[in-house]
Amino acid sequence: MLPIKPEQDIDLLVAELLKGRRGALAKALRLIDDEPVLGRQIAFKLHDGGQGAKILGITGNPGAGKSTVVDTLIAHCRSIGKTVAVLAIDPSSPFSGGAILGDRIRMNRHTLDDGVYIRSLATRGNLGGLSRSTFDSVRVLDAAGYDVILVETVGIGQDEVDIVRLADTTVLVMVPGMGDDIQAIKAGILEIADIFLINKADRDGVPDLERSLHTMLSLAPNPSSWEPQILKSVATQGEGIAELWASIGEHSDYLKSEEGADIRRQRAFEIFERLLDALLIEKGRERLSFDLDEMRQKFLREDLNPYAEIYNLAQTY
Ligand SMILES: Nc1nc2c(ncn2[C@@H]2O[C@H](COP(=O)(O)OP(=O)(O)OP(=O)(O)O)[C@@H](O)[C@H]2O)c(=O)[nH]1
Ligand SMILES: [Mg+2]
Repeated sequence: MLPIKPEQDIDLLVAELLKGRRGALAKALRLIDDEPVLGRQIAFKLHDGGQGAKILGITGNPGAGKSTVVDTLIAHCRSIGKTVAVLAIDPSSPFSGGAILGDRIRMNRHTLDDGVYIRSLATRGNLGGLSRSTFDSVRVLDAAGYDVILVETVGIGQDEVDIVRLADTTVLVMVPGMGDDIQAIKAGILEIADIFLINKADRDGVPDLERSLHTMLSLAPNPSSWEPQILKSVATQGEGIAELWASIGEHSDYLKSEEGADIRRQRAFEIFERLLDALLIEKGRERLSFDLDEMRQKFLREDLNPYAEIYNLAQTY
């Protein structure tokens, strides 16, 4: 990759991106991952470059069938002439190595299709880094003109919950026969799911899970007039995917309607809040009176007390 630094290179990249050039897209996404500050500049410059992509969050426990659902959704979208981009978030756990490889193999049938773009993002250790790079990547994919952007993430960490908040519609993929399945979902995800998808509906326990979901929904205060929907699928057979797409469409229509205005606006504010956090961290880092890398070296050379170091720093602001 050519080194990118000057402002005009970023402007050029943004212009190419808006023309839908694939090379520019790959470059922009790589920059977002490798050089977050430049990546952020690209995302900022694209602030009103969005083409109105439908952004879908597909979340759920490991192995629930998210990638299989995504794979069949891609096929469904292509069959109705829509282009699709997928961001699969790899939680970098030692257990997910095989799964990611599985994703690649599963979705490989789409890689020759020009209307499909698939990318895996690794989670970074830094604060908010994952949600930031996902937010920026989604901006870029939207500007590049994809009709549908699917973000697959395991709903286990706070970062993942944040990512889901950026979606227009969130689908929580669940599996029957797990007994306390509902309890095992991270708090915060149940509340933001717009559609509950009981996948692996070829297995036992579907009515039980349906019942507990209905009970949970009837007890939970619902802040919006959207009634979360409960659907079933056997993703490996493509069963239930057309219904899922129809339900996603209903939710999009709801969000666009006057009725959905409160939710739409509240979500816009939540996204603003996340972006503000990222901006504050970035600006704060710029204003640090020391170099973070040097500080890291110092910590590695000596036995320093992090609390004392931060206390001293706090006195200077
Ligand atoms: N019986 C059955 N198996 C399914 C169904 N959907 C997916 N599977 C299988 O479940 C396994 C996990 O599917 P994935 O799509 O990789 O699940 P995932 O949620 O993406 O997994 P992670 O990304 O590792 O969290 C695979 O072996 C799938 O073939 C289904 O509807 N019925
Ligand atoms: Mg997966």
